[in-house]
Amino acid sequence: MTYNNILVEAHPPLGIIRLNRPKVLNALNFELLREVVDALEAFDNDERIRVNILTGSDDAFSAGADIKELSEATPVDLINENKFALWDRLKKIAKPIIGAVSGHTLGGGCELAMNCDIIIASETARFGQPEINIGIMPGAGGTQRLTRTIGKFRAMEMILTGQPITAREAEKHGLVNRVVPVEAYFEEARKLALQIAQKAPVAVRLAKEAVLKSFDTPLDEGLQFERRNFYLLFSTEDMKEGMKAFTEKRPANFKGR
Ligand code: CO8
Repeated sequence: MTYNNILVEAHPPLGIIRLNRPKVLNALNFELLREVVDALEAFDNDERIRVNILTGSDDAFSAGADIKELSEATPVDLINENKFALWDRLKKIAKPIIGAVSGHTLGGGCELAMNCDIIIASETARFGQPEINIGIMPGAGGTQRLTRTIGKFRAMEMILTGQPITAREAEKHGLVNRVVPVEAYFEEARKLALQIAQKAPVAVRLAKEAVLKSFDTPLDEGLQFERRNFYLLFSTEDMKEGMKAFTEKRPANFKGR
């Protein structure tokens, strides 16, 4: 596959996707977003890849939707072309996505970061939902995911004022896993991704699915879902290998079966 707006590298067991529109601070046009989703889906189908890293540049993970493109959109275009369905496909990616985030992480860029499963931020990262400044509001999950992550009052302030927060504030409010110097954020994300890549892939996949389920379900239903995934793992070779390796005091050799 060829991509115009992103750089994609398979470094098994890692799949690395870098947003690459430096002149516009990685503004998200629909083609870029489609490429990100296509690349993640391709990695989902590639047995060599176990964990994805999604990153941008030191200056910008992404400054949000491409305002030039978005300004020409009509509601009828958005409905007929169903362009936001890309976000539904993104939500269904099965393998973990580690966000390695630096610089401007705004609007759709912040929403894209919140679609990652773990976020490592550089000290220079700034998170914000500035849509209100251009007469719109978040439209790709910002009002829901930000609110569930940092709470109603903080989310309300960010969304109604458009004022971004620093990486340290984001860390304090639980929007990122950790903050490291700008020279180190990608490497930190890579180390974490490699750590996860060593685990049993089917267990990783079902665990991710169960954690995400908690956003959509009442507790009882979520617990049932978790239990079914847990039971399912007892049918995997990796479960037998993991437990055998533990008793034999050796590292497990997981095969994803
Ligand atoms: N869209 C298009 N171009 C952009 C964007 C953007 N979001 N952000 C920056 N650029 C361009 C600038 O126009 C400029 O281009 P040029 O050199 O040709 O003038 C270049 O990038 C560099 O930007 P600045 O000169 O403005 O750089 P500064 O360092 O002065 O400022 C800021 C950086 C603060 C990030 C500033 O560029 C800014 O405010 N950008 C807009 C941020 C914003 O409002 N984002 C939200 C957009 S709306 C949204 O995300 C809705 C999401 C809906 C779902 C997404 C579907 C795909």
